Amino acid sequence: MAVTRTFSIIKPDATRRNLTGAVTAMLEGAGLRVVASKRIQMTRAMAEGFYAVHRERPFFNDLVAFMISGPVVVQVLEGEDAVARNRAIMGATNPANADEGTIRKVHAESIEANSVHGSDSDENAAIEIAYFFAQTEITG
Ligand code: RTP
Ligand code: MG
Repeated sequence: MAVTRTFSIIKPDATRRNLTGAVTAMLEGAGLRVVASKRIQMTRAMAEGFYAVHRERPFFNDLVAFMISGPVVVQVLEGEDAVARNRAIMGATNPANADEGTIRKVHAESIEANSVHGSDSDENAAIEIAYFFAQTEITG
């Protein structure tokens, strides 16, 4: 397996509960390295652009409102097969369906306030990383 990168967001439900470190420790424990990280308050335009693929979904407006309800921590994660490795430690979208020991099983509040985002493909990882980070902000 090649060393690749993925994009992660620690969502407002997790930052609000002071879980940035706890979530990051779970990512690191799963073999992922944080090669870029910043805490930001997303604007509505940023969140709508990021989730544009979900624009027609019934949960879109609620999701955008949630994602701007507090600060998030955006991160670039590096590791072997990073996209799949990250999604495995994240767990299922709905915490009720997430495996034991996953971030969402341990920490998520609901299907919406589910603590983390992770890219779903290498292609989307590259797009999402470029959406939030300049190349100069990412180190090895
Ligand atoms: P993500 O993109 O955040 O990593 O999560 P995912 O692939 O597991 O879920 P996705 O289907 O891409 O949905 C994106 C985010 O929208 C919220 N959501 N709410 N109310 C609902 O039924 C519902 N479904 C999804 C979640 O915050 C989800 O992570
Ligand atoms: Mg998704």
